[in-house]
Amino acid sequence: MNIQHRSTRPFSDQRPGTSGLRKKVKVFQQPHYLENFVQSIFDTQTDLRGGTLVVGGDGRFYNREAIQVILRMAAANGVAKVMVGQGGLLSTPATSCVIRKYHTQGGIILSASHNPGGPDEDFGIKFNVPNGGPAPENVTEAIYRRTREIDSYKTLEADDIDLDTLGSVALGELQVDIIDPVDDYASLMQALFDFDAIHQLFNSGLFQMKFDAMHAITGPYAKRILIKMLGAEPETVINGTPLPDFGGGHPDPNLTHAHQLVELASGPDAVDFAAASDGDGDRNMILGKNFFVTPSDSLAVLAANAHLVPGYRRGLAGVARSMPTSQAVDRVADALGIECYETPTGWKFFGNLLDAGRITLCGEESFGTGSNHVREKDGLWAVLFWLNLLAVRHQSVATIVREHWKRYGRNFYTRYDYEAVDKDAAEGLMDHLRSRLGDLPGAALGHYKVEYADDFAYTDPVDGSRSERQGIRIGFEDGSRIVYRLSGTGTEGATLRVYLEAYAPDPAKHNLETAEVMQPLVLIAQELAEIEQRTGRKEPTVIT
Ligand code: VG1
Ligand code: CO
Repeated sequence: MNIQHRSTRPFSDQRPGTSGLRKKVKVFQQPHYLENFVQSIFDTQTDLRGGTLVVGGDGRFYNREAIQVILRMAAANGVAKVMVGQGGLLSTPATSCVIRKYHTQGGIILSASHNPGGPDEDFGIKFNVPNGGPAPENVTEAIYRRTREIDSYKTLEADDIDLDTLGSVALGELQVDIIDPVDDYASLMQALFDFDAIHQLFNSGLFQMKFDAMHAITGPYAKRILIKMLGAEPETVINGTPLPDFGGGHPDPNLTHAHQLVELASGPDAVDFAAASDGDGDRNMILGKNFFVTPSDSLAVLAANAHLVPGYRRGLAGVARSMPTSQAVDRVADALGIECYETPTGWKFFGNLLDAGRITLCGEESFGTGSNHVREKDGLWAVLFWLNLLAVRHQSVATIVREHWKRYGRNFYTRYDYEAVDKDAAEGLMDHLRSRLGDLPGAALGHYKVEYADDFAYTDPVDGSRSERQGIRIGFEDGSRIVYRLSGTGTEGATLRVYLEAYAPDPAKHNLETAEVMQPLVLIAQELAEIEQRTGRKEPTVIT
């Protein structure tokens, strides 16, 4: 088998976003496009030569083809061993788990997460570093710089290998291990949670659950862990077979896209507990009987109850949330006397804090929750955490959350997304907001008085690295906030995200409808940013 040096030319659009490089499949299918990015990883991550790499994806269209390309290039670039999930499948958190467990030199994850899949939809690629987490900005920048100057890549002339049979095969000098994608992850979960208590809960006959895998990666994980190991009924897992186009849907676990699950958790016959995960298995949505838990509240509840779970019995070192995530967890940290860090959006910003032992739990408003057990957010982990709490507290999801609000106050929360808006219009809107930051403090907007207004910047407390322009924050005197950001994961135009939070300490207000409570803030947010004038959008595309 022969190593080939193929000449190529740089593409100008390979700067990774919030979570790797995401583009339409058609973009990835251009000659040399994937190869250029992969070679840029090998050129900059020199420990991979002679080292071990983990490779897997969420099973979406082009997953298998991309893996074959990566394997041939790994062989030509002197990687000693690649561990691939059987069928090319590995969830994002499971990839992180495998990288850490086997002390590999990193991993490549093929996914566009919650974005739809199929020949006309999205694909993505992301490099994770040896701690198991998404590459920090200095690494993604180095890879990006390399993509701008690349003139050749190395590959092996070889046939495709069989990705479906467990075991070890050789590809030139490279050893390819096809591993079970679920085993290592399932053992880790067993080490963290009280599986006996959860098993009893399922066995009690008094508890009904549905898990929606949305035809994405978590199907095999949920079937193994919930049904086989924990004894849940086989019907518990719905949409449990990964499909290349996710059955035509958005594998995005929110009230809009997981409507089938929402129906199962609504009405008089609702199940007690329902949950969903996204394309690559790192997100989660938690529902009780006729009850939606906002991701920000979920993080706060997990933090407040962590001592009830075996893996966190010794308490939390600290917690962190992304800037737009509600401040609910801040109040828990205060009560526990631990630090709460506010980081820019994207899981890569939690990595240093986790590695340094400064935090144990962290989360994002975008349906992401996780801990120091891996270096990615972890959908099924959050579901098992909730199951463990339900099993030991013997209370419903709604009761647990309501009791939480009673103690800490309620942070009403909503996010408005304006998808695929004109890029220049979106950037103009952000610039306009930036230009107004100086006049806002002290101003009255409706009933709200502005306490501070800034463009969020973050200095990593561990390595001192600085990240600027991470979103406009407007904080009001009563603790409410409006946040504006442009998405870094979209593949079409720009997506404007508007995050709104209203704090209600008074229990008399806890039963109000979110939409009603948020309405005044929505109007202020729309007006302040001139959303309709600048984008032509009266209404958002998605409200979560
Ligand atoms: C979105 C979310 C962010 C999350 C990121 C990756 O990014 O807002 O919180 O970390 O997706 O999640 P953006 O830049 O579009 O707002 V995943 O499940 O796609 O890895
Ligand atoms: Co995801």
